Amino acid sequence: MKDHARNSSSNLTRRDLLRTGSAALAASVLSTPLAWAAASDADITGRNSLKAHAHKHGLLTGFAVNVHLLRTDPVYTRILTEQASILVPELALKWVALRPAPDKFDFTDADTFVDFAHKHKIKLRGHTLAWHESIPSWFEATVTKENARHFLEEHIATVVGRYKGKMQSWDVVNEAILPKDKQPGGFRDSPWYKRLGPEYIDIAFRAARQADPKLILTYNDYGVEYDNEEDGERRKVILEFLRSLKTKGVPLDAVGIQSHIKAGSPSTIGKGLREYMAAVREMGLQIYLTELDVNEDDLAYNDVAKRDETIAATYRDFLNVALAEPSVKDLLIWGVGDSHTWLNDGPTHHRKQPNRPQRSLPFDNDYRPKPAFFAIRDAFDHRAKA
Ligand code: 9MR
Repeated sequence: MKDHARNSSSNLTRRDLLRTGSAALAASVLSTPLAWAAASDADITGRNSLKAHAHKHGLLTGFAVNVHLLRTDPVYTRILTEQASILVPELALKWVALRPAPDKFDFTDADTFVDFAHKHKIKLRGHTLAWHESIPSWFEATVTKENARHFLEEHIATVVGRYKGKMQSWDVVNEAILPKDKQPGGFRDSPWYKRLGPEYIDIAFRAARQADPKLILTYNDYGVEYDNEEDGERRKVILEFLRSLKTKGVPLDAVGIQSHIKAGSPSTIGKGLREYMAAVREMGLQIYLTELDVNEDDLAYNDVAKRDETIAATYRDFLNVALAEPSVKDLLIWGVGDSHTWLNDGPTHHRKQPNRPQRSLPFDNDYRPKPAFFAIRDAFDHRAKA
């Protein structure tokens, strides 16, 4: 922990103070003007929360949720209730979490998530019904060309049906486009595609509409944010794909832009994203920023304060472009505190900074707000002026 992040007269962290449940104590011990890491509880909650600032500018905001933390970490859950008007589970609604066996569903984690959000009157997104990852191990040998349609329709009817009326939106299909797989139409050669061809997408959307007619049905994908050739190609292919869905009358209401962006990227974010969002709007679709975070692996310097400022500037610059688009309705950040970002999962040998955990999220390991928190909040306010 950085020394300046603690009040010199105390060993208490914001995490400790939140545990005590005393906002006044937190404010008195931690409030140090201009020291972001010592922001008091009152500085970031109530009318100063992310959700309050987002609401003033027509947006819902919140985080991807780790259900284990929801059960075990009261500070984490308190931040969710203080800051979020919408939540999405990071894992609990994926096939691997819901389907222990071909003939079984396990809703334990998903129900915990849905009940929590419901209890606190926080809106919900579902993620995700058809994806090439997080598929259970039995899938490969059990799901065939012949029975794939049945599996997909049964899954969607059961899962969407269970939470009917409780979800605001669902990511029905996730990451279906990958031009480098060299399939006609730029489709990813995914397990669903291999078995059903591109029709799996139509099947999934129609099944979701049938299971809960009021849901906002979303197509979610990454790699459309930057003004570079690769993202430009992906934008073009995804727009063609979305148009084809509309032409076929597939029930699609919104497009998710995942927004996994990078600090220190040589590419800029601007024209390409603006034009992409305008084209999506002209198709009559809403836009959700669904998985925002900042990968800081490219930053060559180790100084924490400098990295945090660059990460915050990366959030700000992206959001100033993205939130200027009026059809953007939701902003979901892909996690709460740095200690649980997916960017620190898995092997480290391929990273440029293999021994350096990423500081990608708005709160640090002890749930103190970082410059990124304030940059996101400022970006909501900037929207009004756009
Ligand atoms: O952050 C998620 C991580 O905890 C999971 O292990 C992983 C596999 O289920 O998925 C991560 O979230 C992904 C999201 O579902 C889809 N877009 C990319 C996200 C980061 O990989």
